[in-house]
Amino acid sequence: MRKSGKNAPDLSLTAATADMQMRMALRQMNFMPAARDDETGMALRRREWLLDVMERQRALSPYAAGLLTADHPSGDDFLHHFYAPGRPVIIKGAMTGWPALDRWTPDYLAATVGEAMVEYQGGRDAAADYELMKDRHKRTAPFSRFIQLVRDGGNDAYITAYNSAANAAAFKGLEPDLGYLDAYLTRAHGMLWLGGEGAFTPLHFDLTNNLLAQVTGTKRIILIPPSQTGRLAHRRHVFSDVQDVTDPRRLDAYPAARDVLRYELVLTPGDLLFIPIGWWHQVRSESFSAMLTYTNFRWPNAGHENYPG
Ligand SMILES: O=C(O)CCC(=O)C(=O)O
Repeated sequence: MRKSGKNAPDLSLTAATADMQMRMALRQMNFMPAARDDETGMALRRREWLLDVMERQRALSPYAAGLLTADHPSGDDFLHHFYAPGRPVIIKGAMTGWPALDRWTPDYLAATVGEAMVEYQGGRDAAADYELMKDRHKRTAPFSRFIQLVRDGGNDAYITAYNSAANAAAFKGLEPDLGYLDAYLTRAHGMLWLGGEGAFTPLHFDLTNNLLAQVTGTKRIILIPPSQTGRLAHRRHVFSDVQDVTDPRRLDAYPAARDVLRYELVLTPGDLLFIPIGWWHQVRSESFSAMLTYTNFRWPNAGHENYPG
């Protein structure tokens, strides 16, 4: 399905995706959080009801409810159709010509960054809460050693956005390989995520709007709207205790997450993904992967200042 015209950006949505999303949304009708007799319990149930009727309404139209792909929309189109409404979108064609898209193999990165010391998240295999307890997992190593750790895959070592301030000097030599996304962002380079096949970021939401820019390899991403929060055992900071909505064992432990409304996509080199503030997401690298994330939008990007907890 495509929608275009004088006032609409060039957007596309596959029918299969739309069908799946409609079915997921309609299943919501069966969900009600466990009944509690007190006033707070009733207020929560009413809030869940409101969120569910809003999703059911959106599900009437695949254009309204689907995950759209846009071909390099202008800044104004992005603002009006996605940024301001808080709607995710996959953007194609905005990174055309970036040298990094051809260059950033493990060998090239190893040759360019060399023996510079880098900070990364390590020891992740030994702890399920490695994202919540980020500080405990900070490690340093020469970049050549880090690349050895990740080139054959695994989730134990990963350079994340959390390490980007510490790694600014080490990665300076990679900057000429990058372009700018002036339609959507101010001029600053993004935060690097670098890891092997199987690197996994568990289900969480961010306290800013985020733009993901895939450079090398592919990532499988699941997006879940904020309306689904009641199903996701949101107990700790910005994390869901479910961790992975594709893992049957986690779903056995958290059955309310089985029917959650979700969107699944694979991000490929040259793709951007806009993830609005408050949208749940989990991310799995399907290969060696290099990706940048940006929060420096041309428009206000606030929220974290008054987040409760
Ligand atoms: O790519 C990843 O592993 C996670 C990215 C992410 O969750 C984010 O940028 O908020």
